[in-house]
Amino acid sequence: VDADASLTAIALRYGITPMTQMTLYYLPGSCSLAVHIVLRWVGQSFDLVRLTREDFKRPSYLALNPRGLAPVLVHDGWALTQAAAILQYISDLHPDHGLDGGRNVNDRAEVRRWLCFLNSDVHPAFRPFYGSTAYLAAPTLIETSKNAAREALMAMFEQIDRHLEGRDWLARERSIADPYLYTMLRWAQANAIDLSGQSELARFFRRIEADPEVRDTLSIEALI
Ligand SMILES: N[C@@H](CCC(=O)N[C@@H](CS)C(=O)NCC(=O)O)C(=O)O
Repeated sequence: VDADASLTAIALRYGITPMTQMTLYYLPGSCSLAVHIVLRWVGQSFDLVRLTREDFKRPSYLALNPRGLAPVLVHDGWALTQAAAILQYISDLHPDHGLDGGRNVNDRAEVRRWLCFLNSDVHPAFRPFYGSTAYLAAPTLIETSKNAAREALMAMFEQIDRHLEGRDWLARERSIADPYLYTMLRWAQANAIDLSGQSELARFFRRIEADPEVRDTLSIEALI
């Protein structure tokens, strides 16, 4: 799909709610990357709209997500926000893939545990790198806030690294939590968070990057 030329991208610019079957509004490399990967894993057909920061301010986009953030998934005219909810929704539409832990209650809880950890603890800890402490105004204070974020993130990644010992994925099988972890690891690399001693995370990163659907997703988002 040529995302920028798609009908839904044109609809967004003219303030029309698109009625295509399923559309993912994404910002390349952001948390929407996890959603994009899972859509490909389950073989869902979908349209893509690549967002710019200008799009976030458009009334037509704010009608889809009043927070003016990515991702949004529109399905038959219904707009769903929040990456974790979207991941769960896609998995619910494709239960045969078992990407939310399948039928076992404990397996399902494990997937939720890691998804919640990534979405509510790890993801927000990156905010200083994306401007949340700009109000401090002084560059040295902003840098201090980034260093504090680095320390907090390193501790969380160490916890995940220990958990991955003897495992291939966060939960018992591959799940919707794994591409979220992959996305957070990309952010760690981009923001000089030193994970060099964390060999389980490195192994996980290599495994997921070897996945052909992940490579396709990266190439469509122009990240490789
Ligand atoms: N809680 C929301 C957070 C969404 C969010 O923070 N989106 C970021 C990308 S990961 C965004 O759109 N940022 C706007 C920007 O970078 O300008 C979710 O999980 O979906």
